[in-house]
Amino acid sequence: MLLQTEPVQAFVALGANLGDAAQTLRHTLQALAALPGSTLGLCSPLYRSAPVDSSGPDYVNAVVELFTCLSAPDLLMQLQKCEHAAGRERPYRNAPRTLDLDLLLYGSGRIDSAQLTVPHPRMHQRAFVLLPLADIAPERVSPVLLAAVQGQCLERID
Ligand code: A4P
Ligand code: MG
Repeated sequence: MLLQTEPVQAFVALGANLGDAAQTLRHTLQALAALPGSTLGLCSPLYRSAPVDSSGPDYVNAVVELFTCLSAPDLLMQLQKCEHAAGRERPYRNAPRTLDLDLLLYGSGRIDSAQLTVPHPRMHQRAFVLLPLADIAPERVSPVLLAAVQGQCLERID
């Protein structure tokens, strides 16, 4: 792992709908703050919503800002380690999960590799991503995008 000299502003989406999801997300904030070469910035409130294209209990979601000297692939690897530590299993696509960490934005960069697409390809369709992102980085979410997801039900829980 090679750390870059200048930190990049990244945004990470957190989601969970198995186990004590809210507690897992709070615990994950500490894990993200402890990533190599990284500092936690702003954290959105937690939100609860019904599964979208998924199943099981309601999800708890949040978005955080991370200033990181990790490259995007190294950051993805660290996020996957956190998912694994939280007991994430992948029995099938969009299965309920103990923890999902998606890299939404990495600076102003666009990435399109086999392992990583940034901006995250489905973030603009989802209120559970856009609303918490707008809470902490309103300049990164256009009013048009917010209007497009306003019909999706989302409850703030803290
Ligand atoms: N990958 C590519 N780009 C990225 C990126 N920007 N961030 C690859 C993270 N991973 C990225 O992900 C599969 C592969 O995507 C990874 O190996 C990585 O190389 P995964 O987490 O194993 O699988 P997944 O969960 O099925 O995919 P993903 O993309 O996380 O699913 P979605 O589309 O985000 O949907 N409803 C509510 N209410 N709240 C939710 O949080 N989440 C989902 C997951 C569905 N419905 C939901 C919620
Ligand atoms: Mg994921």
